[in-house]
This record gives sequence, structure tokens and C-alpha cells, in this order.
Amino acid sequence: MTNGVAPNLVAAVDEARQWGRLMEMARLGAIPGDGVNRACLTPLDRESRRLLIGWGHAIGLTESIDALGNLFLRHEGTDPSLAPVLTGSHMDSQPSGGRFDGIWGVIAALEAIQALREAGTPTKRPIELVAWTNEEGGRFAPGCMGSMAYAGHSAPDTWDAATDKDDIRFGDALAEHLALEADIPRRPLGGKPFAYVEAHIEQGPKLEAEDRDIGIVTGIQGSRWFTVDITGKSDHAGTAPVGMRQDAVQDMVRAITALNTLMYDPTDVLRFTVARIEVSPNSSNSVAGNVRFTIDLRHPDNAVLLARGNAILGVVQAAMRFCTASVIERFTAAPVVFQPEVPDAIERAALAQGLNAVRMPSGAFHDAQFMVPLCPTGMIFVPSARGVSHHPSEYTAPEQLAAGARVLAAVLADLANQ
Ligand code: HGY
Ligand code: MN
Ligand code: MN
Repeated sequence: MTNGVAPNLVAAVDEARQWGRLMEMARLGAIPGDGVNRACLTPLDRESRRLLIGWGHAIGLTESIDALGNLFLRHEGTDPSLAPVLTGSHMDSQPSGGRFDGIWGVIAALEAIQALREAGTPTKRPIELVAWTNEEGGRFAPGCMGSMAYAGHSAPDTWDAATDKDDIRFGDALAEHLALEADIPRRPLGGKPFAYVEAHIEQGPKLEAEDRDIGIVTGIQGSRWFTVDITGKSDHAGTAPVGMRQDAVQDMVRAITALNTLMYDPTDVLRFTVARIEVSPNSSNSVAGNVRFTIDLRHPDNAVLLARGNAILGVVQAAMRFCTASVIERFTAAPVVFQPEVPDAIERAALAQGLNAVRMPSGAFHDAQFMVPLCPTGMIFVPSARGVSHHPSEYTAPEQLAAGARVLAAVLADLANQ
């Protein structure tokens, strides 16, 4: 199969069907402002997975799950013994997320596979759609647990003790989830796909600003997540002299101020974010005895990621006036560059369909980051309105999503016949 993919395949991708499925999914966990809050391993998550399985069943796909709850829908190839082409993304959302992050890549994979079947496009290799468990890390940190376990990057029980805001352990939530999906056939964790391709919204401003249809993703910058614990002593806000306090909030402010200096980048490439702060006892008239805050650090150059990240502990501890501090690293995703095979297939498909495509890196992390050591990997981006994501107003138009699904369909046909 060359890149001259049958035009009827491209025509078989149905814009309205894809949009309709996305909007039906968006009702599961809908929040004001067209947003979605659908955390992993929840009843809403399971409801969305059952909806997807139903759509897959209707077109003859067979479902299975692995020990991390990663969900697979398989389209059989003419030679079932061949390594499959894997495609998909995640179904969980941020707590105040949008209707497209992750879930579009899953729905686009379904749309592309359905178009292949309706167009009668033969595929030598099987194609497997995957919905990864807990990509966002919103309920249980870190993100990408399902893909990291599948790829052998981390042992499957690595995160069992991670807790959510209600102190539920990830291991317990996963065990409950797997029990509730016990009717779904189980498959071993892991695999050796022939290739992996993920469709995803850009979550940034580039494609819209340059009036492009498609982003051919060349790689993903590195990410490191840390948790900082500051330990002081709670006290009475009215009586405790300020000079005698061990105020964890005040020392947190000193630490973040010092970290801002450490992380300062005049070129604005480095991304340093503190966005989750837990204070105890969290009462307006009790001095804070304990504070926990998160750090999300990103950069495309691993040397910078290592140098700045490894300096965090020393900077935080030097900033302490009255408290003690500890730092734990929760997540390490090294920068990756995609092998040429899949980006080249994406470029061939976009050009063959007369789309305006550009090669670009990803600022967001994705499950694709962990597939790179396993097989040729790539991602297809479509524009994000105003570059906004991880917000209810996240938006990509139906015709833009359809263009992405058409490229995905052509890429799957290309790869599955190699
Ligand atoms: O945080 C990220 O980069 C991804 O969108 N979860
Ligand atoms: Mn995502
Ligand atoms: Mn996201």
C-alpha cells in the first residue's frame, strides 16, 4: 500500500458521526461552560468505556482490558499473526477539562477504523484501538500510568499507594474497576506493536495562528513532577507571636519565590508550574502547620530538565526560615523524538489529501511518549481554538476533527499494510 490510499477511505470518514459521538461522550461528566470532569476509574469513566465498547461492537471490534485497565478494541487483519498497529489516546479528563483532550484521539481511532471497514480497505495487520488508563494524573498522580505500565517503563504496582483527594488508594480503585469490568476479556499487560499513532488536539496556539490543518508531531518535551512537603507547627492566629511561628504557608511563599528565580528562562521555553496547594489545618485562624504543593517542570532539553529539577530540593531547603521541607519526584518523562516512519506517513497522508501540515513538537505530554522505545511512534495534531486546553472552553471544529480523522485513517491503512 502506497500513500495513494483509496479515496473512498477518506470519503468514508463521517464528520457528523464523529462529532455526534464526541458530544455524546461530553455528556458524561459535563460541567458548566461546555467542559468535562471525568476522572479515571470512576463510574463516569466506566460509563464512557461501555459506550465506546458498544460502538466498537456494532462494527465488529472485539474488546479486552489489561491489568492496568487499558481498554483495547481490535480490528482483525488479513494476517492475524502480524504485530498490530496501535492507535488511541485517553478518556479521562482534567477536573475542569474540555470535550476534546484525549477523548478525540479515541473517537478518531474508532472513526478511522470504521471508515476502513466501510470502505472495504484491506489491512494486512490487525489494528488495535487503545484507551489508556489515567493519562491526566488529575485524580491520581502521576499521569500516564496505563501507558507506562504497558510499555514496561514502570512496574504495574508502582502507584498502588497513590491516593486521591478522598484518600482512596489507586491500587484499590483499580481493583474495584477491574472487578466491575470482569466481564471484559483480559489480556496480558504489554505488547510489541508494529507502530503507534495517536491523534490529539494541539492544546497550543501554533496551528490556528499559522492557519494549518494538521500538526505532524516530531517529539514531546520532557516533564518532571515533584511534590514538596513543608512542615511547621500550627498555632493560634491571634496569640502566637509572629517571631515564634513555624508558619508553613510563609515558608512556602519563600520557597516558591526562590524557585521562580531558579526556573527563570528569558527565552520562555522552560515551563514551571505550581498549581496544587494543600494547607493543613486550612483554617483562617490557625497558623498553617503543613503545606504540600506540586511542581510541574517541563523542557525539551533533558540537560536543562535534569539541572533545574535536581536543584529544587536545595533551593527549597535554603528558603526555609522556620520550617523543614522535603521533596519527592512523582513523574519523570524524558524528552522524546519520534522515529521518522510515522511522522513521514502522516506527512504523506496530509499532502495526499491537500491539507496544510507542519512539523512541530508537543508541549503537552502524551501516552505516545512511552511508546517510543517499543515501536515507531507518531502523533497527529489538529488546531485548538485560541490555543486553549485543560479548560471548559477547549474547542476544535467538526471539520477540523474530520480532517484529522481522515489523515489518521490513511496513516492506519498505510502502516497496517507494511
Ligand atoms: O499535562 C499534559 O501535558 C497532558 O495534557 N496531560
Ligand atoms: Mn491529553
Ligand atoms: Mn490533558
